[in-house]
Amino acid sequence: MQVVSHALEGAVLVITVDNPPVNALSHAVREGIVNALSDLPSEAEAVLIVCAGRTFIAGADISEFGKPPLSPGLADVLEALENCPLPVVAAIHGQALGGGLELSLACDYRVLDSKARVGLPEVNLGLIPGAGGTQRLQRLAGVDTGLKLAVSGKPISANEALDVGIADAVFQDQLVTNAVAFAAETAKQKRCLRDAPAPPMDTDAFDRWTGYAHKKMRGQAAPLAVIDAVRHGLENGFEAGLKHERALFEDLVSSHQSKAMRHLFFAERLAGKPPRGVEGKPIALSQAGVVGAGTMGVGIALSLLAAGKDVVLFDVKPAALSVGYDRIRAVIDGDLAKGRISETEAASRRQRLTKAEDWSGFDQCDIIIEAVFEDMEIKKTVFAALAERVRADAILATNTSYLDIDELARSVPHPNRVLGLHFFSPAHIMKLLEIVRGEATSDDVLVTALALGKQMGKISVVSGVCHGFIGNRMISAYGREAGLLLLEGASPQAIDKAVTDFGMPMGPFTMADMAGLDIGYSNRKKLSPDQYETRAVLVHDQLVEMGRKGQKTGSGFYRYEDGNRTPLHDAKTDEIIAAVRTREGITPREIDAEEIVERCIFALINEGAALLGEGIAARGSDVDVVYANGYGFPRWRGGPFSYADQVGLDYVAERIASFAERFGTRWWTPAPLLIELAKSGGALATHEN
Ligand code: 3H9
Repeated sequence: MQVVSHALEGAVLVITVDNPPVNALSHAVREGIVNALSDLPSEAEAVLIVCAGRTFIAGADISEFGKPPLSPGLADVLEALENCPLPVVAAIHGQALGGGLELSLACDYRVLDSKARVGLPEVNLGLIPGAGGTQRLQRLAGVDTGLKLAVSGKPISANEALDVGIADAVFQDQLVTNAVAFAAETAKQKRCLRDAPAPPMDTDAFDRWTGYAHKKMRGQAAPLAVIDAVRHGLENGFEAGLKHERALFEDLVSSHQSKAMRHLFFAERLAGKPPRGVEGKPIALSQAGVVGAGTMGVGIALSLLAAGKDVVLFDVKPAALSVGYDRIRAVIDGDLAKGRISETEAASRRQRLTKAEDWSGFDQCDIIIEAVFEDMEIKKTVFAALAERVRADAILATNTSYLDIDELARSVPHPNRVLGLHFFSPAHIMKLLEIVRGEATSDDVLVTALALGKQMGKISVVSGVCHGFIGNRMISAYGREAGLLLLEGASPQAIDKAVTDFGMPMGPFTMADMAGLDIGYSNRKKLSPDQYETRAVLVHDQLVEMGRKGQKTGSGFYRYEDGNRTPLHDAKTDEIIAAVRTREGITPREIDAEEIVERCIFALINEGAALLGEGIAARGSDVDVVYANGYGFPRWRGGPFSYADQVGLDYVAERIASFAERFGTRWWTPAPLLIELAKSGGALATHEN
């Protein structure tokens, strides 16, 4: 297939890039554009670059990074565009991202479809724009816009692009026809940004975006490198800026951070594909039922509405139903007010939502998701009520964080239509969805859930059945070590600081206070003591029994003043911890940050390796996706497995073995898969069952 073609339309040479799915700038595309520009027909007076398919160029081909470079490079393409004797126009629809926007900046004009977006998202891959984006954009749109796009990585709309001068025109429709006319009539001269004067220095913008990088992108090298590149160009001129940008880009491409973030980029897309051996056909879903109108039910209903489904909402308690229904409508109104959805879309969502005072409407549902209280008996009652009323082929999904899907499935006829959908709260905001595949779940039902996840805009990961599935099973190992470290001598502050310095957004004790210590307390009451490490929660239990349930009661591990959420050191907690240690006969010892991080994070990794070995996760990369999207694991570390691979599996295995010697093998038996991969030189993040 020819990825670049060209044809004359009047006096305009139209170069079309057609490299599905996103017109990435692969070698063939780069070569095609350079060739087309090297042989201009004599009749041509202007050149137009357009793209076929759903989008303009979405950037460099990420899969080519780290491989030997093939000539022509992107810089050669941009040089050919700038050196082209004819004015060049880029016609942008869909998205012009990264190298795609950079290519358009080497053109003389840019015209946009009104729904198009442009951006420099390289920071999301641990990179900076490497083809002049930090130099040309500031000359076109000023320092603030140059920094905003490349530091935040967030794209802007066509109208914003017009406002800041990136776009020369925005068309409501008929982009190519309008762009050809624009090229013929308006694009009369070359306007190379390379030759444009440098914009004035903007100290405020530098301060603001440096603050943003430190606060919102803590630990990441790329945003600071963007700032460095923009400043260098401003102070030393275009050519020096370009050279500096390139050097920074080269360093970052081979950095751990960028490799980790690129791993996540592909891992997130892979996670949504059926695991090996699954060959189902998706079932069309148009009508969905949601049982339970609490926080989770509301978020799930909103997600289904956003996916275009008709939703019938039911709750046994009429008052709860009303509150939930009103809450859904309020969120829709809020989304409209904030410009997130159009008036038409808001009206459609309101119209597609029905409040069911009884089970009416459920007989029409293609899928029902129950989001009632996390209790097996209650869920079985709901499933029994559903089984009597819904179609025998309707999919029955349970929103649960821990419960045994197989036991629930066995309680209804046709267990092959049952699966778990573990949404994270708030369900309409959080991206992660664990799709829990029971032993009887059919392939058709599984691929239908994956398709639904995509329609809802979620990042879906398939998990097998076990207590806590992928995410919560692993987090309990992390929490256990944090609790044991506390008992052995580390303070909550020291533990929280060590893991936040590592890159976690919040420490385990701040987190526990926020979630409410009583939640874990009552969950533990349902477990037998041999299912968890009782010593790790002695202080937690003590606090709850004293009424210190966390933020909501003004104290837990920390104290909170006047409803403020800032955790403050509490001498009373120190006393409580000291008393528990004395009672247990423990002499506290000094514990450094390295031990804290290794015990918490390696426990997470070991539990992850165990469940991957058991086949609970289909791929190692799925585990990283769960942690980066549901638990705040720093994206620039790529997830726990990517991190483990980076520090070395033999090192991780060796540390786990030494913890086993010191603390016993009950929790520190190295996972067989970890040992196997450490020996064979394999990797957890790329392991596939
Ligand atoms: C860059 O440009 C560096 C330069 O500054 C300097 C260079 C010297 N490359 O996301 P989707 C694949 S860095 C290769 O599901 P959507 C993707 O893996 C780049 N492949 O679609 C998937 O494959 P599969 C800066 C890519 O509609 C398929 O396309 N640009 C690339 O939900 C569909 O993707 C970016 O960071 C790529 N650049 O979203 C933009 N992009 O079907 C990255 C996508 O096998 N891309 N694929 O799973 C995106 O943000 C989204 O893909 C986009 C479409 C918004 C475009």
